[in-house]
Amino acid sequence: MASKKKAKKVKNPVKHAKNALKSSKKTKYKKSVSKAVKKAKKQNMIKHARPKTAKKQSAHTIQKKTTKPLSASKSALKPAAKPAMPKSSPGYVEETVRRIREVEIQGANDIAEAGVKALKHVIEQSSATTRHAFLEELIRSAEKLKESRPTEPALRNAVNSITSSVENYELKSMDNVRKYALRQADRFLRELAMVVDTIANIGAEEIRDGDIIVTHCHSELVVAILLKAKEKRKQFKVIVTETRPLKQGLITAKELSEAGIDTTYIIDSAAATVMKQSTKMLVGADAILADGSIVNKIGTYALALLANQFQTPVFVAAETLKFDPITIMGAAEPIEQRMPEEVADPQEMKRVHILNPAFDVTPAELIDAMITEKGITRPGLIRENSSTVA
Ligand code: RUB
Repeated sequence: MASKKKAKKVKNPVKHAKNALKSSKKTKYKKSVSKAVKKAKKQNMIKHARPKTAKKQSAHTIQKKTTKPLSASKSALKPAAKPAMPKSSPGYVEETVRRIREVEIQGANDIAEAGVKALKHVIEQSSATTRHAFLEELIRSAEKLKESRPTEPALRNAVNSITSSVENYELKSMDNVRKYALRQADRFLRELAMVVDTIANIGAEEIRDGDIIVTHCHSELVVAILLKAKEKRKQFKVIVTETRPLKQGLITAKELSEAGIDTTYIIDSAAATVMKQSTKMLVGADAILADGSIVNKIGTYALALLANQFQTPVFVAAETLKFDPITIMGAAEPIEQRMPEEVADPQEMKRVHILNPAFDVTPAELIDAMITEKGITRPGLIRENSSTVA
């Protein structure tokens, strides 16, 4: 039986998911990361952290490793309360970029939200006296934010939507421009929250009594759907993969179990064993590509292949903000390559190449349905629509 407190939380699943995410990131997830970090420090891993050059991939580019290893992050070394965000706008933007880069803020939705909040801060703090200077300041900050993680079209689309709306705004008075920019940022944040809620409602309808659902990594949308299904008194179980190397599966397992959902946590390599009995696979996405394929946490592709092998339907929950327009013109989605230290100690395997791609591409053929704020769609429809646009 769920406690009264838990039952109350479930009534507002999106809020609950956000709160639970925040608290889980602050506490257990951070603690587990910091434990790993302490161990790594003991073994002298951090001291010898050393970047390697990424090899080229044919179909989808591998991004140059720009990110610091999580294990070397200062904040990960300190499980204590996060420092407050800096007041100055450059400091606020820098800190947001750091938190995104070091996966303290994770999941495409939260990353996009954090990007727009940082821009909002820039708008509020700007001392620019001309429209031109204001716009330059905004665009400079937007560019920094967009570089924080390469495989995040939602972040790019989000901050671009703010800068371009200001660019296209006719009025010249600084006061009006600033007010308009603020309204755009607030409108964006409101709409993003509504989209999560809409997807939760649409997705929850797809959950049936008796379902055994496999999920991977941590997706705010997936959690919102499952919490909504629970609220609707659906009887189902969820199997959460650990999601090496950073174990974001822990966040998902924590959020679901705290809401009273029957949750099982497995290591990634147990996936084939559990997929046999599962009735659905449900994951989020970082990018929706023009050919209907999706990009999500590394391992999603392998899980989708398994699901197809066992005829388990594959559902992807993603809002249309994640569509990457560069892919309409045939450009490949960049795949973030993170530091080897997140996987193993390079010093212990000097002649071994350690590859640590953060995401992979699941082809459209393996996806049965995409749950978006506009309803359920098939990847094939995305392909048809995007070829019309191109
Ligand atoms: C998170 C991840 C999530 C998507 C979708 O990876 O792959 O499945 O971002 O999340 P990371 P959401 O932890 O590296 O950011 O539904 O919250 O947008």
